[in-house]
Amino acid sequence: MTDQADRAVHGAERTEGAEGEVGRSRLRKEDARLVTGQTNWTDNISVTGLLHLAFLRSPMAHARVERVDVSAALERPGVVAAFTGRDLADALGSLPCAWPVTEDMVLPDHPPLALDEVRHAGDPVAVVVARDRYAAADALEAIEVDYAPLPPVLDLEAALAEDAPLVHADQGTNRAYDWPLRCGEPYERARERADVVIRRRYVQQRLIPNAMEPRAVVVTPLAASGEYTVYSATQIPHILRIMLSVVCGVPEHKLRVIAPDVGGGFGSKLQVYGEEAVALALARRLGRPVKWTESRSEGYLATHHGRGMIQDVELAATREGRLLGLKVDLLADMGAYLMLVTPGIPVLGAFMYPAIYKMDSYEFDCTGVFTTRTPTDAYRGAGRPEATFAIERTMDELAAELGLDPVEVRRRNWIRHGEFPYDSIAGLTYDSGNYEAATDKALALFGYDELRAEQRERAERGDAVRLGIGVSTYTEMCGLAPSRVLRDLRYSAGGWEAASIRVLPTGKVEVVTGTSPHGQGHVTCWSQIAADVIGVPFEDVEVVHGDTLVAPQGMDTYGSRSLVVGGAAVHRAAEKVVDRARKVAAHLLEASEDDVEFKGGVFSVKGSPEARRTIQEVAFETFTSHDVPEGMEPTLNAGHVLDPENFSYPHGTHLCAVEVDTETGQTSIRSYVCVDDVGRVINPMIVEGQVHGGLAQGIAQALFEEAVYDTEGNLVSGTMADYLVPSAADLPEFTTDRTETPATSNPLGAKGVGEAGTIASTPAVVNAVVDALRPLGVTDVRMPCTPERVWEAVRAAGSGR
Ligand code: MCN
Repeated sequence: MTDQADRAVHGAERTEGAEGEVGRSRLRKEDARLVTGQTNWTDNISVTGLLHLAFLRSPMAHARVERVDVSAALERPGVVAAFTGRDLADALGSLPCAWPVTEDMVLPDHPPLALDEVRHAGDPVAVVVARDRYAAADALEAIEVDYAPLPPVLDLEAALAEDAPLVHADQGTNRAYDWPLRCGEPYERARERADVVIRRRYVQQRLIPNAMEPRAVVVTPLAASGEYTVYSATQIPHILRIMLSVVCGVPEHKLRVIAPDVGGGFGSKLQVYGEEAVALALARRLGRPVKWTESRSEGYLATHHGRGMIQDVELAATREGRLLGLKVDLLADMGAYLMLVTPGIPVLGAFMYPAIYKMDSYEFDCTGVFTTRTPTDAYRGAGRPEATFAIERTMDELAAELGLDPVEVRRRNWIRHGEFPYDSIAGLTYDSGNYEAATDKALALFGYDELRAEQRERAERGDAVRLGIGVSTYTEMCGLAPSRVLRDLRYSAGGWEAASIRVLPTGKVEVVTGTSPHGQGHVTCWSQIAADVIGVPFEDVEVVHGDTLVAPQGMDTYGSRSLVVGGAAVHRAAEKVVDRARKVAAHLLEASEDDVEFKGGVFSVKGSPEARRTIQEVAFETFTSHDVPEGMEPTLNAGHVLDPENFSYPHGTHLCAVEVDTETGQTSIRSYVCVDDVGRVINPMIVEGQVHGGLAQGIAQALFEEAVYDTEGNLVSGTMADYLVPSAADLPEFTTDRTETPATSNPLGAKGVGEAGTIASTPAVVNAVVDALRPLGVTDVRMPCTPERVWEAVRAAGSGR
C-alpha cells in the first residue's frame, strides 16, 4: 500500500470502543447543503432550450366544455405551442388509481387535461408552452373556452340521493364504493347489553397541504434514443416512473425519474399528477426540455387535498365504563377523481378506530363519494388521524356521561403491557406497547392533578376564561409494509424496501436506498445505521437516493415507513457486508471464520489480538489483490430487500391545556405535553423534529385550517392569506418526552414517527376545548375551533339551543 493509499484507507479509522452512532443526536448531514442554498430544487434546474408550461384551469366547479380555442394564445409573444385535452388525447392515458379497494369500485376516467367536462375549480383544460414562465402565464388569457355550467356536487349526503346531479354522468352514481368491516360479535348485541350508548357526528374538514416547496417538474428528452429524464418534486420517484410509463406510453427503461432535494410533501407529493404526465408528453412531442412549477394559489386548487369526512360514531359501554362495541359510519369525500391512493385512505383508518382499547364488537362502514371539489388523497396520517380523533373524542364523551375522569376511562379499557403481542378487534397484531408507562410519564410532566385543581377553582370562581384539559392516548399503524396484507387490501404495490451497500476500495461506504426523503433526514439516519454495523465512521458513509438510475429499486417514502422498512433494509444489507468481510478477513488472517471476532470496525483472531485487519483494509485488499476465499466474488458489496411481517405501532399520550375565553371565543394553548413511544430511536433530535412538525399540523387542524368552498363550489380559502397555516408564534412550547418499548417486527426495534404527532394532537386539543366549556353545557365544537365557532357553541349552549 502506498502512503497515499494508506491515508485514504486509514484516514478516518473509527476509534475502537467508541460509542455507537444509533441513539445519538447527530446534526443532519444534509442540512449544510440545504440551508446554504448549495442544492438543486427542481425549479432551479435549467437546461439549454428549456420551454415553460402554464395550465389554463377551470374557473367553475362543474361544467361541460363546449369549445376550447388556443389559436389566439399562439399569437402571443414567446409562445411556442398550445394544446387542448383533445390535442393530447392520443399521447396521454387516464391518470392512475392504484388502490381499487373493492372489486366493483367505480373508477372514472381521469384525463390529465379535461376533455368534455370539468369537475372541480382548477381542473386543467389547456396548456401553453412558451419561452419563459411569464409569457406562458400571460398567454393563458388569450385561450377561449365555452363552458356550459352543470350543477356542483358539494354535500356528501345529498350527493348520494337518487336524483342528485352526477359528477361522472357515465358512471350513473356518485357512490365510488362501499367498504365494510365486521369484527367480533354483531354490534346490535353489544348495544343491547350496554348501559350507555354515546352517539356523535364529527366532521373532518378538508385540509390543504402546504409543503415549503411547491410542486415542480422538468423533463429533458434525448430524442435520438427516445429517453427522458423527469425531475420532479415528488415523494415517489420509483412509483412515478412506472405510472408515467403507463400513462404516457414511454417504455419504463427509457424513463429516468429523479427527485432532487424535495422541500416537503406531507403526502401531497405521493401522487402521479396530470402536470407531470403532460410535461412528459410535451417533451416527447416537441423534442424540447420543458418545465412547470406551480404557483401557490394554483397548488391550492390542483394539488390534492386531505381529510374531508363525516363520521357517525356510536360507542356502547357498561356503567363502569367498560367498552362493549363500536360502530362507525363514514362518508369520505373523494373529490372529483380517484387519485393514486384516494379510496384507500378511509380503509387505512378503518383498522385504527378501536385504537388501544379492548372491546367485543366493532363495525365499520365507509362510502366513498364523488364531489365537484379538488380530489382528496393522503395527507399526514391519512385515515389514522380521523380514526384517532373519533375514538378519542368519544372516549371523553363517555367519561363525561359516566362522571369519570377521562384518563381513568381509558385506563379501564386499554391493552396492558403484559398482554402484548395483542390481536386487536380490528384484526391487527400489535407487537409491543406500554400505554401505562407513557401515560404515567405524561401525567407527571403535565402536572395533571394540579391543573385539574386549578380548573375546578376557576370554574367555581366563574372565571370568563376557562381552563380545559384534553387527553389523547393513541396508537397508529404505520411503516407501510407487509406486502401480503397490502395485497389482501387490494393495494397494487408492494410494501417492501430495498437497500444496497457499496464498500469502496478505500473503505468508504455508499448506501443506496429506495426511500425518497423530502425533509425527514434519511441521509443522517441511514449513515448512523450503516456506520454502526459496518464499523466505519459516520462521516465515511454517503447515502444515495431519489434517482431511479442510481437507486433502481424502491418503494419510496410515505406512511412513516422509511425507517422501519428502508432503514431496516440498510441494517440487513450492512450485516451482509460484514459477513462477506469476515470471510475475507479470516482468509487473510489464515484463521477459521468462527475464530474471527468483529468489533468497532476491526476483525481480530480470538486469542491473538495482534492478528487484525480493519474493515477498510479488508476492502482495499479485496479490491487490489482479489485475494478472497475460493469461489467468493471479489467484492464486499451487498443488498437486501426487506418485507416485514407486520406494521409498526408507535403509541403515546398527549395532554393539552387550553385557556378559552368564553366572551370572545379565543382559544390559546397554555401547555402541551407528549410522551411518544417510537421504539428504539436512531436519532433523538430528528425524532423530536418530526414530533414538533407533526404537532403543528395536528393543532392546525384543531384550531386553524379549513378549505372552505362557497355554494357554487369555488374554493374561497384559496390563498395563504385566507387559509390559516399556523406560524411558530401561534404554537406553544412543546414538552416532548419518550418511553421506549422496542418493536419486535424489525431488526432495529424501531417504530415510525413521521405522522405520530399529527395523529395524536388534534383530539387532544379539541378535547381540551370541549372540556373547558363542558360546565357551560357545550358537548362539541366543530373543527377548526375558531373563535367564532367557540363563541357560537357557548351562546347556543347558554340559550339551550
Ligand atoms: N426516526 C428515528 N427513530 C425512530 C423513528 C424515526 O430516528 N424510532 C427517524 C427516521 O430515521 C427518519 C425520520 O425519523 O429520519 C422519520 O422516519 P419515519 O417515521 O420512518 O417516516 P418517513 O421517513 O417514512 O417519512 C414519512 C413521514 C410522513 S408519512 C409524512 S406525511 C411526513 C413526515 O414523514 N412528511 C414530512 N415528516 C416530514 N418531515 C418533513 N420535513 N417534511 C415532510 O413532508
